[in-house]
Amino acid sequence: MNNFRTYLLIFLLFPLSFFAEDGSQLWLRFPNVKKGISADKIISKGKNPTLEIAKKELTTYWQGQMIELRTEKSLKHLKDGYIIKSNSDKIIISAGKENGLLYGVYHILRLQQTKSDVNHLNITEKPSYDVRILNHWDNLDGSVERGYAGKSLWKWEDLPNKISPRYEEYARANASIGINSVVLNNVNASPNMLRTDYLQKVKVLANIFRPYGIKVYLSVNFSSPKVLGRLENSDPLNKNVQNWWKDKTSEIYKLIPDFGGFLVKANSEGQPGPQDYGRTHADGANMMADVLKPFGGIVMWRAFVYSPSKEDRAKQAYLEFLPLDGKFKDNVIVQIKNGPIDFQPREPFNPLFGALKKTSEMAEFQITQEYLGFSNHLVFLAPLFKETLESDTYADGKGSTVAKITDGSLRNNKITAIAGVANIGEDTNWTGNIFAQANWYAFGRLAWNHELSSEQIVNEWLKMTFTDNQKFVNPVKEMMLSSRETAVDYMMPLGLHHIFAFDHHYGPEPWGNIQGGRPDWMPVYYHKADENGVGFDRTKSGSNAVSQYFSPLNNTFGNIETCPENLLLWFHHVPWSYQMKDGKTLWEELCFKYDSGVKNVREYQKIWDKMEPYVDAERFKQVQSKLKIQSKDAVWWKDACLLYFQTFSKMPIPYNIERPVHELEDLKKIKLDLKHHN
Ligand code: BDP
Repeated sequence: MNNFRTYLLIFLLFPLSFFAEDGSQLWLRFPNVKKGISADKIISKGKNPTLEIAKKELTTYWQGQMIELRTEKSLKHLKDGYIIKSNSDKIIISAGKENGLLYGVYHILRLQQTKSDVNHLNITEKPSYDVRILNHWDNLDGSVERGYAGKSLWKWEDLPNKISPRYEEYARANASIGINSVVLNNVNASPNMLRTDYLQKVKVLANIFRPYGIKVYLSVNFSSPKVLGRLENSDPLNKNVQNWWKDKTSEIYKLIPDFGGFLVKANSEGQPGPQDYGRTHADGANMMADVLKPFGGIVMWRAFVYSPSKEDRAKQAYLEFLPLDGKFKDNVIVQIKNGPIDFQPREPFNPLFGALKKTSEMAEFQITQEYLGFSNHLVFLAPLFKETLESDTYADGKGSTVAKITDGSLRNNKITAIAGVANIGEDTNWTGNIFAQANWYAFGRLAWNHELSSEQIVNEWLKMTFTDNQKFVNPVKEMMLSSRETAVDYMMPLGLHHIFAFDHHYGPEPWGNIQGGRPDWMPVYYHKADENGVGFDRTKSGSNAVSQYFSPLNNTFGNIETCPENLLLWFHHVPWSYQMKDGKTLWEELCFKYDSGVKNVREYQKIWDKMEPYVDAERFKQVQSKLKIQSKDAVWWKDACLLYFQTFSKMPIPYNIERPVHELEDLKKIKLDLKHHN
């Protein structure tokens, strides 16, 4: 009895510590809601699993007026969109189909949760992209390539019989931000993914996701006919191969009638592809497009191709795909990474955007932080995503932003889509770092509406995930909004890129140059530091990658005077004593950038520590300790890069910035034992 009293007392005094906050609820937290409206306050017709979910969300969480949910044929043009209108006694959500109603319900719940006005609503929403898709790089053995949140969410061994409750929670989280498609497996795909027993498992997931408006897609290995079907080869022009794909596709659609289609990484980083048989990417993509067509499926064919050659890696995808423009079937969409190299902290936009005039193009972003400190660093990615989407390609004249090229507003694209490489794993908090949840959220919100500002997204996410207290929201918002630039500063400022440690990509290794290794995987290939200066000359006198951009960008980037300074070393080899716009030399500027990156992270630690009163103890501590790692890493980056580059510049580190605390030789010895699965 005594014990019981003590527990009761502790419980009353410290309620927070009893309701431990482990981050598992993501942004879907409705802390003050005891119960939603009663079922008789929801007017709707018909029965449909999606509608049932929408109603359940309302009866559990919605505390406002009576609601009517209506599907109307005349709203089909809104696609997954919806209209929300208030009148005196109720709110009417109408949409062309049930998915739209569910999205509308999440919209009003978000308004309630962020304490926005829910009284005079008159909202019309139509998504920017038809296919808003997460790419999971999950392997069948449960590992996740470039995953930093534990093992895969998909328990292939348990499926199809044992079903984790997280499958549905995952679907719900996606639906709440408008994500409507997922690729379940790694682009470095195992042929086994298409085995009948695995397809049975995929079917179970597809059935769970369907009511949440989510379609399943699969990455496929181009050699599947040979490896799995034991055919003589996988040549796309071989009739047997074509028939194999035809049969496989019919098998899939029998199990999953709304299957989305295939994602293909071919002839890239050792993956098989049509070129193994002297065929082109178009031959390969079209073969698959033909078999998917009768079922309404699509092929997302990746443009991430490069091979060790004399040609600048940044130019290769463009060189390979441009001659194929116009040759792809209309249910093929070319999936292009945001930049021409590989998800670096900052890259110029990929010059393929806009260049393929007769082909549907989609952008691929990386939500998982392969090149941004894994799940240890707080880096909010909406500003990065938006930087690419808002870049003007000038392809169809001024205003041809990547967003407009890909969303169908400039061109009559047959398919519009946007992909994000997921950062989700089996960790309780889904993403390894509470703040990395914001990147999943931001990707979904921008895929729905790429015109949302980073600030709007942060506001929503913070209020939903933590609290709407302005004393919390304002400082943390500033921290998040500046965090991407901060990471660029302490890792790779001024257009530096790919100077990461080999293979796992965590931490700096600007000296990296393994004898006999692939040169295009070595940092020295990318920064080209020498006594004269640093940076990759991609102007006419160098690799001439600038020529792949439309006018006037080819000149803007190509001229050292007009090239934006944040991309200077991407396009130019710049003398150490070159004078920057603020009067500093390049060397000094580099030093100041690294230093300011470090200082900002220190500032974030202070900001966060002050937030203790507004956050539950568990999440507070988690974030606090992640920031400690980030802070140490930032110093490590700064010291490694400055001490190494100093061996070329031979100039002193300006005396008013923090002195290095490491020896270069010690830093060179660091070899982290981080596994990279592929
Ligand atoms: C790189 C990753 C590698 C992926 C590859 C890809 O290092 O693990 O397989 O991209 O996108 O960023 O195919």
